[in-house]
Amino acid sequence: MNQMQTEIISQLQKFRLDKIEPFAESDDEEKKFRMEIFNELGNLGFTGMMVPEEYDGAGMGLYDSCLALEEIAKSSVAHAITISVSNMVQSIILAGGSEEQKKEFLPPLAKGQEIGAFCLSESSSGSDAASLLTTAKKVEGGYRLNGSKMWISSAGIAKTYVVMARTGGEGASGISAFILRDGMEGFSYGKKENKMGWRASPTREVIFDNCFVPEKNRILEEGKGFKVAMAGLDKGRISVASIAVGLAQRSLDEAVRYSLDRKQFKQAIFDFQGLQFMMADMATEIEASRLLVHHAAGLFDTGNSNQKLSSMAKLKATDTCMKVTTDAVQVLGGVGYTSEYPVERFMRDAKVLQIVEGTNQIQRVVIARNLKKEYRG
Ligand code: COS
Repeated sequence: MNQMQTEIISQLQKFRLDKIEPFAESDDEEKKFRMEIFNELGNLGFTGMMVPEEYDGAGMGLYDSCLALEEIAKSSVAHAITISVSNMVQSIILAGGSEEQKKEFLPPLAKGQEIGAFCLSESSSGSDAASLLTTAKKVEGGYRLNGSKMWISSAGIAKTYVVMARTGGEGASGISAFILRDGMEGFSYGKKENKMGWRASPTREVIFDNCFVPEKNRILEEGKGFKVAMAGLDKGRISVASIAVGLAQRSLDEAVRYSLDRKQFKQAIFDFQGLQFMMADMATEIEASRLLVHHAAGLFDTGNSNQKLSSMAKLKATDTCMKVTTDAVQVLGGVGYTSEYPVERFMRDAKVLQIVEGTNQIQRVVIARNLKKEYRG
C-alpha cells in the first residue's frame, strides 16, 4: 500500500469510530439513515472516489475505493453500500454519459451532496434482468416511462436514478438506460421494505406513471441499456465484495477479542483448539477474499477489466462473509445472539451481500460462461 492509501484508511478509521460507530446499533434498530454522515464523507472526498477531479471527484481508482469501502463497512454496511451504489451510478454516467450529462449530474453526487440509485430489478425480473417490463415509449422530445422497480437501495433519499427501461422488443437488446431525477412528474416511491439487515439504508419500490424523461437524459443509444447496467455491475460487484471483506474482518476482530477475555473451564476460550481452528479458518478465508478483491480491482485500474474475476471476488468474499459472521456469533455464544454485541447485526447484514448485485448463483453462471468461452473459444 502506498502512503495515500495508508492515509485513506487511517482517516476513515478515525471518522467511522468517531461518527458512525456510536450510532450504528441504534440507527439499525430505528432504521435511520443519517444524511449528515454521507455529506461529511463527501466533504472528505469519499463519495465520488472514482470520478475525475474535473467533475469534482477524487480521481482515485477502484482499488483505492475498495480500501475505503472495506474500512467504512467495519462500522456500517448501510453507509458503505449507499456509497457503493452511488459510485456505480457515477461510474455508469462517467463511462456512457454525454459531456452535458457528466457536467450536470456528476458534481453533486461526487461531492456527496446527493445520492445516486440504480434501478434494474423488477418484481418479475430479478436474476433474469433482461426480461424487465418497464417501458419507455418514444414521444416528442423524450420518453414516457411506465412500470416499477423493486428493492432499490437509497430510493427516496437519492436524487439521481439510473433506470433501465424497454424501448424496443424482447430481451437485452430492447433495453435502454435513462437518468431520472427525484421530483419528476410521474415519478414516485412505493412501499419501504422492512429488512433483516441493512436497516439503516432505505430500500423501496420506485414507480413510473407516464413519467416524462427528456431525450437528453438517455445514456448512449437506444438498446444499449443492458450492457450499460452489466458493465456497471462488473465494478459494483467488486465494491460489494470489498464491503464483505470489511464486515468479515470486523466480525473476526470481535470474535478474537471476546474469546481472549472470556474464561470457561478456568481458561480463555481462545485457548481451546476447537475455537482456534475456527478463527484460523476465518482469518485465512478473509485474507484470501481480500486478495481476490484487490486483484480484480487492480485489473480494472489497469484497463484490463475482467468480468469473471469480478464475479469470483463477489462470490468468494460474500460467501466468506456469511460464514465468518455466523461463526463470530458462535464464538460469542449466547451474548453473540443478542444486541449486546454487534455480531448479530453483522450476521444479518451479511446475508443480503450474497443476494444483491446478482445472487451468488448468478455469479457462478457468469464464471461458468466465461470458462466455457475460454475453453471452447
Ligand atoms: N458488460 C458488457 N456487456 C455485457 C456484460 C457485461 N458485463 N454481460 C453481458 N453483456 C452483453 C452480452 O455480451 C450480450 O450482448 P450481445 O447480445 O451483443 O452479445 C448482452 O449483454 C446480453 O447478455 P447475455 O446474453 O449474457 O444476457 P442474459 O439474459 O443471459 O443475462 C446474466 C446474463 C444472467 C448474467 C444477467 O442477467 C445478470 O447479471 N443477472 C443478474 C442481475 C443483477 O445483478 N441484478 C442485481 C440488480 S442490482 S441489486
